[in-house]
Amino acid sequence: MSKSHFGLIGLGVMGENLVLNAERNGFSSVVYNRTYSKTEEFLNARGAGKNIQGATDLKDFVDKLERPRRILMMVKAGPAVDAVVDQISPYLEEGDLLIDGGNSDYQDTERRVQQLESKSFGFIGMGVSGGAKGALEGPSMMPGGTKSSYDAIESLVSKMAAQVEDGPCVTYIGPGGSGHLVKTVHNGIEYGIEQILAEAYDLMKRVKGMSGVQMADVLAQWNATEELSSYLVEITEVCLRTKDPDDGADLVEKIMDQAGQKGTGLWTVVTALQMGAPVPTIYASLNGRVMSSIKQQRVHAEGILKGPAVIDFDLGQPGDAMAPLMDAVVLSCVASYAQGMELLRIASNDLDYSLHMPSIAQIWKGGCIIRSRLLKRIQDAFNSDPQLENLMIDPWFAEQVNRRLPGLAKVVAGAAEAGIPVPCFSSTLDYINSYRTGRLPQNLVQAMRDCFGSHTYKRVDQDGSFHTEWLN
Ligand code: NBP
Repeated sequence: MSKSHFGLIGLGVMGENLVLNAERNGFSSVVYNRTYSKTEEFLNARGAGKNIQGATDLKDFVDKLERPRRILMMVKAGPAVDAVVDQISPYLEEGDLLIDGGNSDYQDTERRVQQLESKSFGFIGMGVSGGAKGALEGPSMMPGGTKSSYDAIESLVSKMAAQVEDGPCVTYIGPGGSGHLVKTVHNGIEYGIEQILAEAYDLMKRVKGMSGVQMADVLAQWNATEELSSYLVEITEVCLRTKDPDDGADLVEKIMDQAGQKGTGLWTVVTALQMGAPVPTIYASLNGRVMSSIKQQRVHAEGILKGPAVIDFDLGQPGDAMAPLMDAVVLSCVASYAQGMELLRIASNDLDYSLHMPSIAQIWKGGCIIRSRLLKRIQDAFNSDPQLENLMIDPWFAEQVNRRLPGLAKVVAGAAEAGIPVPCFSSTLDYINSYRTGRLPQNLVQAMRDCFGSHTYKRVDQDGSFHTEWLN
């Protein structure tokens, strides 16, 4: 058999679909999996009749690839990536290229790029978004590393990626771990939007007593708007409409209220805190998952801590897309994107990544989980001002904020009185109110810090650092 164009390591959900995608696009492939029986199963089922061959071990795998080799690893982030790199390195030759397509920590990728390039191999850290379906039909891909390494895979990834009106949903992101950083922040934004939609669902259900189908009808209206048309709104509508085949009840009501996480949301928040980028909506969504995980404690506390009874308040009319609730959802989604983009801008400066913000918005327009019509507006905003400090001050987004802020405030106030937690909505309201306040009360914080710890303070009316003997 002739040598293959492309190699894939790790036949999990993503790996299987990505190799079928590559093969469909004309790249003959070879696959390797730690447990060989999975390789056999794949070749006998979905891989049957395709230009895909299997390898029993890594030497066999490397031998079956044309040079320079292009190898995509789809294994769990962390030690599994290092294990595969260590196992395959003895068989690689100068110019061969490894791509880590998992959700790796960008700092690990920085280290691996240096480690592999010191041995004259190439290494690309590439975020891949789109789930199983996206991987098969065309994901959004965020590759980072040395530019010459990217050039060697450009023809492959631009064919595999989702295509939108202005090109494939893949571009060279930047050096080192930049591709994985962008994917991490993508996931942070995704956490935000998922929690926002869950909060909207909770209010419609508990305050208005709406059924799954009634809520799905509202989501369908939202999905028809420029502001909310998106993959996540679309699938939320599907989830709300789906019935349990056993008894015809809404299936979501049978699902345990504990959300899992694999690390990217946490890394987004930790990176943001380290770099001084405010991401309160994204943080609230992460914390929402953490709170959800302490189920036993919540159930115990439910009988002890008495909040107000759930009262009815104005969330709008179902026939009118629940207008104030839609305001809350739109602004919280805008805040998630704004916070993610601001984090990327700050990280780009700190890490010297030279991220091109319009291109990042462009490659998120198709294939990925946070794809939405709003991304076209985000792309336009950064095209007109590549140094835009915050999306919310772009004229189109500023108009949205100014028009929808009263609706968001009404929803947060109503939820507070009804005792229903809305962490993303309320964090967004505080975020916007803080961002549009020229003078915050941190002057008093500075006074306290100087009072107890002589930390000094700056004055608004004089230059220099000042200290006062407050307790004399
Ligand atoms: P899974 O975790 O389902 O599977 C990983 C595969 O890697 C398994 O088939 C496993 O083999 C293989 N593997 C090899 Br080869 N060497 C391994 C080692 N040393 N340790 C552990 N496993 C090894 O993968 P997945 O869900 O396709 O995800 C792969 C990566 O893509 C992850 O980083 C994930 O976060 C990321 N990602 C996933 C999605 C998604 O929707 N699932 C989306 C975007 C990104 P085995 O058969 O012997 O266990």
